[in-house]
Parts: sequence; structure tokens; C-alpha cells
Amino acid sequence: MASNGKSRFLQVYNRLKSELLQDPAFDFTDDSQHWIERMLDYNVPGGKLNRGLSVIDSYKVLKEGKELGEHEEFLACALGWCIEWLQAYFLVLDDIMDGSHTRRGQPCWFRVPQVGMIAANDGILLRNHIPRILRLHFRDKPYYADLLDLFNEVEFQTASGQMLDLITTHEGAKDLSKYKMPVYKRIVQYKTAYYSFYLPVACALIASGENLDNFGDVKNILVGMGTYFQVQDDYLDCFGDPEVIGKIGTDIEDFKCSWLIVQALQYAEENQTQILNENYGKSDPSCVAKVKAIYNELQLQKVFAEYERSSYEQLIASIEAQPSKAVQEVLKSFLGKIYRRQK
Ligand code: DMA
Ligand code: MG
Ligand code: MG
Ligand code: MG
Repeated sequence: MASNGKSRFLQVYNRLKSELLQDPAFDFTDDSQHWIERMLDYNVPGGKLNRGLSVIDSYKVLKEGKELGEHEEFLACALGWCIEWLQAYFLVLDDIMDGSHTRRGQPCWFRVPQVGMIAANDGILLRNHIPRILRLHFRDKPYYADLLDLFNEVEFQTASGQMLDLITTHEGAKDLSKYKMPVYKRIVQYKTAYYSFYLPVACALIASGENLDNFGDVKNILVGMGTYFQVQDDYLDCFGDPEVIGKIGTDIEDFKCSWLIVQALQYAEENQTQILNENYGKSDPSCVAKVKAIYNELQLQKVFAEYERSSYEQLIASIEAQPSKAVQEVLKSFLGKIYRRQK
């Protein structure tokens, strides 16, 4: 989307924020209004906004180039922001659970001195803002129930994925032998792919009057894209530049079932496996360095580059097999935004 599209999108953020700050269901005090405003500004608009902007992009393509009316564009933006709100909610809680330090180039919200564990309730509030926004702007639409249902279902899938991520990591004694590709794929499909890729396109489809039941193939392609996106996230956690990605990696310290460790275990010789077993999941920087040294010996940067190339090819092939040109364009533009991303 052109930069004026982005600035229009950000204007909608300001409108939604001021509506939430005057929600008649709660008797706001000055202090509570200030808290929410600071919390929203800190956590909602500072990311790449890919998910939110994709709703508008996709909606426009589905409308086949017809100019959107002002209110129609506002509604598409509001849906995009609902996804950004969902993302903010998951990230605030994810950073607590992952013990992360920075996010989007600033301390994680719970690390801010006056915030601490108030962040847990802020996460709940962020989540509650979504049905407030939907109620205010979509209550009279014929697809209102479908939208609520979609957000509920995707939230459930994401939280279940987070559970898989967390119980795989913390279950009993540290045991790397369970870190295999099928386990990995299940985690990332649920924790990332549905909300990051399927949800934006599904919102656009619903708003253009489509029935999601007719888009099973599209859903599968988007879940495939989401898997590829999380592999990139795992790669960047170790090999990305923290200045560029805005966060400091913690996957090795956290004993995460990351794409990199799954690959490393697949290629490692016995002595390398032993070093991984002894050092993975420890916060001591010298242990982390030993794990990274094995990743380098195994040339995981090259393995990743090859994975990236072949996933892209496969995704393009399945997109081009789609009967609708408009749907193809929606999917290609989404893929184009993430292919070879550095952040
Ligand atoms: C992200 O997993 C998933 C959700 C639902 C936030 P992650 O912990 O790898 O994300 P990040 O690297 O951004 O902390
Ligand atoms: Mg995390
Ligand atoms: Mg996490
Ligand atoms: Mg990550």
C-alpha cells in the first residue's frame, strides 16, 4: 500500500483509540484514560503493520479495482486494526512468557518500570478491545456474527499454538530428541499462521460478502505461508540484526523448538549433538555461543537460503493453481511482502 494509504490507516488508529477511551460501558477517570492511551500507543501501532494493511490491500483486490467509498475504506481499516490489536495482545503476553527484553526497538511492555505484571491485565484489555471495535462499527452488518466467530476461532487456535510452544519447551527434563519437523510444524501452524496470514485475508473475504467455506484451498496456502514466515522469524532470532528486527533473540536460551535447532539435530554428527544437548536452553552466553558455533559449522545459513527458495517456489506454484485471478493477486502480494524479509 502506498505511504498515504499507511497514513490513512494510522488516522483510523487514532479514531479507534479515542472511541475506546470514551467507551460508555466504563466510567473512565483521567488516570485510567491516560494509562490506556499510553498502553495502546506503546503496543499497538509500532510494528510493520503487514497484517493490518493486508486486509485493506486484499479487500481492494477483491473489489476488482472499484474505488472504495470513504466509509467502506474506514471499515476495512478498522478490521485491519482489529488484527493489529490481536497481535499486540499476543505479543504483550508472549514477551512475558518468553522472558524477552525488547520488542519493536523498545523494552517489552512488562519491562517498563511502572508496568511490570500490570501488563498481564493490559493484554486482556487489548483482547477485549476487539469486540468493542467490532460492536461499534459492524453490529448492523449481515456478516457481524461471522466476524466475531472468525476472531474467536483464530484466537483459540493461536492460544493453543502458544500452549504447544510452551509445553514442548518446559515439559520435564530438557530432551532435544523430540524436536522433529512434524512437532515444529504443528506449533507454528497454530501459534503464527492462522492469525498472521489466514485472518487478514479471511476478514477481507467476509467484508466482501464471501462465504469462507468456499476458500479451503486459500486457507491451506495461507497456512503454508505462515509456516514459512515463522521459519524466517526463528532464523532471524539467531542470525538477524537486533537493530533491524527490533528484538533480541532468546530462542536458544529458552530451549525453544526453533526451526534452527530442528535442522541442526537433523544434520549433526554425534559429537555435535552432544554439544547441543549440553548447551541448548542455558542462559550462560558461552553456552549460547557454543550452540551458534554448531549452527555455523552445519552451515545453517545456507540450509535456510535453500529452504527459503524452495518454499517460495512451492507457494507460487500453488497460488498459480488458483482459479481466481483476484485471489492469486491477493496471495502473491502477501507473499511478496515477506519473501527474503530482513525484519
Ligand atoms: C510468536 O512466537 C507467536 C505469537 C502468537 C506471538 P515467538 O515467540 O517466536 O515470537 P517473537 O519472536 O516475536 O517473540
Ligand atoms: Mg516470543
Ligand atoms: Mg513465543
Ligand atoms: Mg521468535
